[in-house]
Amino acid sequence: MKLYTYWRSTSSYRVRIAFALKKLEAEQAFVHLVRNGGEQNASSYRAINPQGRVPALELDDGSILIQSPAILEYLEEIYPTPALLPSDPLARAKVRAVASIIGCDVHPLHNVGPLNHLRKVVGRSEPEVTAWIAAWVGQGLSTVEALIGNEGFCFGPEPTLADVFLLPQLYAARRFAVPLEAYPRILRVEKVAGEHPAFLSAHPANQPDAE
Ligand SMILES: N[C@@H](CCC(=O)N[C@@H](CS)C(=O)NCC(=O)O)C(=O)O
Repeated sequence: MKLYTYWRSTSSYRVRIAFALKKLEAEQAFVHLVRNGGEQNASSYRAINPQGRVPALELDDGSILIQSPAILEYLEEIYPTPALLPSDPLARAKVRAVASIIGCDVHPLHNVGPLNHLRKVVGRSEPEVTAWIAAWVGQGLSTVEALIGNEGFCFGPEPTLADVFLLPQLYAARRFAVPLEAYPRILRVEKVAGEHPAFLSAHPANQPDAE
């Protein structure tokens, strides 16, 4: 498999965590989202992902998967051990709810495109953009804080897709200096994951293309 990735991309980071947890190997192809106007916009990359975003996963038969939730669900189905979704449907829905808050409701609001639109088209200043990020990330994290458990990872001793989405979101929150002290459960999960080899190896700072 070949993973098209960028070190600081939180969506790529999700997929890297799942690869590490499931002990899967992938060749990495680095797509620099800033250099040269963004390598994701090159026609050669658009041929791989017409949306011009990372991650994309090329399978050994040449098929291309895009969108981290779809890639993660695919990995879960094809490589079910260790499971990142609980077997109980109710517990599974709770894990997916946390993942969806981050993937659907928070991350799209501080993604590169919308932020540049706020700056360049709507004409908002950098402090206004920063306040926008803090508002939406804070709202999402306070909901996650109310939903997760009191011990270990989000939902107990083993990591699930909730953690796979949460840790990259926390990385982004810290990058944008969003205050986190109001979220003790989330900070506990961050600490637990910070000691787990799979989460460490997937961290942006530990990628070959990190700057
Ligand atoms: N929902 C998508 C989001 C993918 C996405 O937006 N990736 C960002 C990096 S985290 C990207 O490639 N942005 C480039 C751009 O917007 O030009 C997923 O989860 O895969």
